[in-house]
Amino acid sequence: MTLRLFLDEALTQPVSTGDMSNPDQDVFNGSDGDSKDRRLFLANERSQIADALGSEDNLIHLLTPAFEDTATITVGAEQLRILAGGGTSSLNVERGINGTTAATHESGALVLSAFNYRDCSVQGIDTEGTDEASWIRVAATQGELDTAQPGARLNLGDKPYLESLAFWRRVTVPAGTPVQNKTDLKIRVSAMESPIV
Ligand SMILES: [Ca+2]
Repeated sequence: MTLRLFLDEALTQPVSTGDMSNPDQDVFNGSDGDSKDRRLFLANERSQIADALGSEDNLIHLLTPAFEDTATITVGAEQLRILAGGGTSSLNVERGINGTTAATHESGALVLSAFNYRDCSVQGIDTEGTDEASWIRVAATQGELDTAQPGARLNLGDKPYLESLAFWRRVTVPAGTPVQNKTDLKIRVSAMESPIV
């Protein structure tokens, strides 16, 4: 899965997926009970090319680290396979795969994971201890958070690779919640992945 959640509509701040390096986080008043809303964005994992790329270059420098080894990525109309360097800013790649043509690309060109997604959905989950997934509601609009079922899954539909989807999440802390640093509440993203053609 190379879908990511982002904190911003410009899709520059990916939410980390387990290492807490850039979590979707908030501070709550646990004594009185508190809730916080945030709009989140779902999009293909992405970066930009840091240096102009010739059609025969097999080393790509990215502005920000992204992607995993063996992943298929796309720059413009070209598709490339990552051979090594996944998770870093320097990727060894196979050029022009899946019937596409190796081309030159300008510095700053957008790099995306090369997949379309069907039946995207998001759901709050709890990965540890007492199940507090009901603290999380998700909805298409902020207004609909009021009537969203706690812990329920939200269907977002299909997402072509160039597009993004947005939704809202509300985390509600019950009154009387002790001081703690909770890291067990997460948003799970599900979708059917298919290569772009
Ligand atoms: Ca828990």
